Amino acid sequence: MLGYGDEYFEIVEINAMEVLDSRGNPTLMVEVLTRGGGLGKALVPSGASKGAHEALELRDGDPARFRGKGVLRAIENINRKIAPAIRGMNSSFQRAIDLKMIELDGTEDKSNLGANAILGVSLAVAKAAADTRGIPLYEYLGGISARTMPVPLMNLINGGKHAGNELSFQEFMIAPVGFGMFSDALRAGCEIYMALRDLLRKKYGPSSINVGDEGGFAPNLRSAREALDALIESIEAAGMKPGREVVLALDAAASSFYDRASGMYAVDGELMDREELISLYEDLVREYPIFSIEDPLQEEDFDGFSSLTKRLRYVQIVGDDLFVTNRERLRRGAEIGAANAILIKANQIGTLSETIDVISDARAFGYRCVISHRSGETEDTTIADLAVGLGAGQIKAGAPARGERTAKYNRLLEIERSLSEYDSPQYYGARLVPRRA
Ligand code: 2PG
Ligand code: MG
Repeated sequence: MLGYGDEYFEIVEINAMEVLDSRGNPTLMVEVLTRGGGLGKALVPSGASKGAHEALELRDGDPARFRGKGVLRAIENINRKIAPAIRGMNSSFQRAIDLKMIELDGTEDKSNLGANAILGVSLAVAKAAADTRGIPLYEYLGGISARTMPVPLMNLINGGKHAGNELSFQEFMIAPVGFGMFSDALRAGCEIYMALRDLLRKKYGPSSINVGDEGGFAPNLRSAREALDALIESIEAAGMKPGREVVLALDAAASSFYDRASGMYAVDGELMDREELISLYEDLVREYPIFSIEDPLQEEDFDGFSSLTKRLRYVQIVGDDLFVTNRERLRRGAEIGAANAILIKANQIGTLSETIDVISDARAFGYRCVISHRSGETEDTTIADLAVGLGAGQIKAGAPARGERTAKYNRLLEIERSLSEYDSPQYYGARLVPRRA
């Protein structure tokens, strides 16, 4: 771009419009332009199995448009309130801009302006500053030491709220850890995905290869074990070793099958209390090479998370709905050893600065970080740059299918290639190889 003088970074224009996400719901696209000609564009994702404590996604509620899901009010908030306040600011002062929006909003959960409005601007500002400087976003965020490529947690079988089948657990994932490079790991994941398609079609018929919200298959299986068996078989069919080269991960999203009134979990047609559910996880971890379980219990059960984390000592326990990318909730969990990893979704909290803060807190607490997409996604690839730029080590971006999922993987391939021009990038896989008692 033009140079490094402050004036080049000045925000001169902010545009927002309503576009579509991968489920056909409206969402925001925000563009930020700097005086130096830098352009930042961000599209905001949206969840289906949302945590109760997430920042608020502002929807119009007008049934005449998109069944009430329009985002015109959020756009209005950008045009009328946010844009006048941050126009003229230096786009590289990310923290000052994010703070200004937090102040303007004035609520805990960003319900005044909408976390979707705020996040769209926050991300577009960072991208505009990076573009003004003429460097990619991952380098803008992480400097030249951002060289570690994340392990993709690829969601090959969809259940729960992401699929029209009976599986209670939401995500059955593979993590290709035993590879030297991200691109090889990704290729392995694709080959397993293809082997799984063959296997499902043969065993359960053609309708079993229909896909769910995140591009994984949504077969009508009856139990978690059936899904895990299918993953193991397809890893082997693809010529790889389960437990060595490729390990498994679950996102139970347990709040979605928990009944508050009775305190019971309905898992694959069986009612279980917390103890029984924890024992089920212990059994599954013994039977299968599962290295990570996300949201194994419902989102309010910090104590349950703490005892489960102790009992499943060698397993990565990830808090998603539990922590909702929120520093306070993470601190509360860390104090009692609830989980040992956190899922990072910028739209759960609403600004890039707060996302970075929660990641640095997590590091200080010895928690691992997994950068994540949402089930409602777009072609925006910011999370790929976040994963590399912030050195997260793991990324959850769905199956290697459907454009909004492959966009993230393709961006990571592009980043790995750019990094390789100087020196070989690191692949985080070796750091995740499971430790066993
Ligand atoms: C999750 C996410 C993404 P959603 O639970 O981890 O996979 O789903 O975006 O629907 O909350
Ligand atoms: Mg989750």
